Amino acid sequence: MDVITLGESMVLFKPGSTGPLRYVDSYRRTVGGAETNVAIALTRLGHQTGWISKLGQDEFGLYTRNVIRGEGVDTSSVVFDDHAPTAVFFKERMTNQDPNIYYYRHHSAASLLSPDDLDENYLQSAKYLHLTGITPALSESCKATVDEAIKLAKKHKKTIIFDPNIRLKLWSEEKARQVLMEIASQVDIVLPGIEEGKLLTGFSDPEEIAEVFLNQGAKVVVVKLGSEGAYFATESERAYVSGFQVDEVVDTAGAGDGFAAGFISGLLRGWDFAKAVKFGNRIGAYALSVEGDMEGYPFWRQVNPDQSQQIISR
Ligand code: KDG
Repeated sequence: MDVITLGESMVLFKPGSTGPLRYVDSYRRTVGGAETNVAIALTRLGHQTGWISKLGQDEFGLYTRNVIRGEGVDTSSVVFDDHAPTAVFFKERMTNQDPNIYYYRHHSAASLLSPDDLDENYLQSAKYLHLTGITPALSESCKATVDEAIKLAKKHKKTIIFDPNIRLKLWSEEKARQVLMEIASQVDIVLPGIEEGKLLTGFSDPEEIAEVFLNQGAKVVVVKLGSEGAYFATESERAYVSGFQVDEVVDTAGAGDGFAAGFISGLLRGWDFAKAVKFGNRIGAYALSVEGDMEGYPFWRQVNPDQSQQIISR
């Protein structure tokens, strides 16, 4: 296994029309979840991934598992809970702005994840552990699960990659800052978006933001700058890497997860940081062109420079 991730995925209902949801009468169903977005994108890029989670023993749980498993992610560590439901969320689309999100995830099956759900052998089987700041926001037991996963990954000398993914619908700024800074101080790679970096560190300059995380113990920090690209810093190397322009942005959801997948894919291929960050920017840009969160991620053959020539000339 290359990467194992941990967190909640939900059924996502995309509106059939724009405007307030009270006037929307049809939806298309898909699956969303930051961690499985990353796992799915990595799988399309040719890597082996696994996902640890809990789903309700219900139709939506089976649907969610089937979609994620169908994308090639290992779901053998996903547990079905007999009592708590699978979470769902809705998007509300207004013209010329990112969609509003409505979660129905309180007391969901995934919010019951606990350290007992972690299998040390399973975690040990991957090179990377990918975590996001959404999971500790779900419940105290989810936070304890993240802490335990970090402990086990460190014990087995795995690389831990952390995307703060701040969701202020789930907790307050103060609580998010306190918990996420503490997690960031224990991991190897931190991937904040620029706004998240500001909220967490109080600085607005990407270089100052990165410095805070490096001083806390991270070995690599990448501050994502949207269409401007990203800034990365290690102890010995710092650089801005340009972004990818897209003609039309349909929905930015999933772009940060695409970035994480592209960046991790680059690291797994042994590329240097600048090249891995550039690839992250590229995979993230693919997410912008679709309404769903994970449908836009490309396959390796579409983004492998050698083979894309062949596709064009066919
Ligand atoms: O990064 C995209 C995610 O936000 C989305 O897929 C749903 O995991 C999700 C969340 O908690 O918002």
